[in-house]
Amino acid sequence: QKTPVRVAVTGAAGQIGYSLLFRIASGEMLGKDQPVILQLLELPMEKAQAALKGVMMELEDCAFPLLAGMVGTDDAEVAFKDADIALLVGARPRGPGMERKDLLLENAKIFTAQGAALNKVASRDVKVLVVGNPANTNAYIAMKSAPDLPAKNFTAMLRLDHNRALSQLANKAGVAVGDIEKLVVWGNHSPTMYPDYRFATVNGQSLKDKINDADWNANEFIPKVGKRGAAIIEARGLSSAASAANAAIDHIRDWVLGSNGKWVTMGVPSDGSYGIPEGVMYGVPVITANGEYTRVEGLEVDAFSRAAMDKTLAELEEERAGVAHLLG
Ligand code: NAX
Repeated sequence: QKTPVRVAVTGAAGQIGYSLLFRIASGEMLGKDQPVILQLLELPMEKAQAALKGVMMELEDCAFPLLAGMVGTDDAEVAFKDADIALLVGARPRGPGMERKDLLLENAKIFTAQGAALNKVASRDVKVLVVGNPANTNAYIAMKSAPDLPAKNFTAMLRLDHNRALSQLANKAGVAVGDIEKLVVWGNHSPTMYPDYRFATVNGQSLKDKINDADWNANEFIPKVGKRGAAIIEARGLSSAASAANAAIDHIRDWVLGSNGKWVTMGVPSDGSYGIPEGVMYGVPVITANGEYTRVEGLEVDAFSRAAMDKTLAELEEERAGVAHLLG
């Protein structure tokens, strides 16, 4: 049997955690032959710890053959000890009357501490995915707080946006979602993101040939993908959870096991390409193989795309400026 992989998950007793942990333990993320050890972090409050205990009891009751061990804790250094993968899901939600800026700062505290804990105790190859919002900036903060770990190991989740866009395109074009390739979602995980299907193909043919509708693109498709999270809250009374967990599984599975030449979207620290300043945690198209991602380079940026990419960049730069004083 393979050596177990240590998977740390924060916010493990939350909504997304409840959809995520069982799929990780059943082998859907790392493969049906890969044992895992779950290292679960929750807030120290009694209620959170009790809820975590309940989730762990249910995990036990599934008798997953691949679940080789489990730890529940309120200490980040215990949760991240030797972690090979860290899914940072837990974050401070926006409370009533809380300003965006306060939310940013509250989360900055969490991700500074968690970045430092990863820096201290995680595997030197740890792959980090930040799901907790504001995901890109939280990932940036964790990366900056972990100077001994490679910056490329820190990523933010844009995959839910990517998957949402895929389904909208498949519906519009009347094609199978699995046949669409080469979609990109640029920028921040926020309504400013830019889903871009200029390069997309369906069974090798340009998708633009099937959907040649600039008005639909600008006034329906882009806003619909951007506001999908709000639409889910409106319909369900709760934010996206199962689809977010599914996207986290897709992100890590492709990063670890490879995307087989397909483009996927990951929020990664910019290398300066596409006019995005170095270090900004920005959604870009990547291909993954052998546990590494490689940016898709050299795509043309037309005027419409430049404006959309700069708009989401401006928001990220503003968020970054808002936490700069905390990062030294
Ligand atoms: P929940 O509020 O259901 O669960 C969050 C859990 O995290 C709670 O159990 C809480 O006790 C715990 N927690 C909070 N701070 C913590 C800390 N410092 N250390 C450890 N645990 C902590 O939220 P849920 O619906 O699970 O969403 C989690 C996060 O994902 C939110 O920030 C949410 O905004 C974000 N999302 C991100 C998405 C993305 O695509 N990047 C999409 C889905 C989701 O909205």
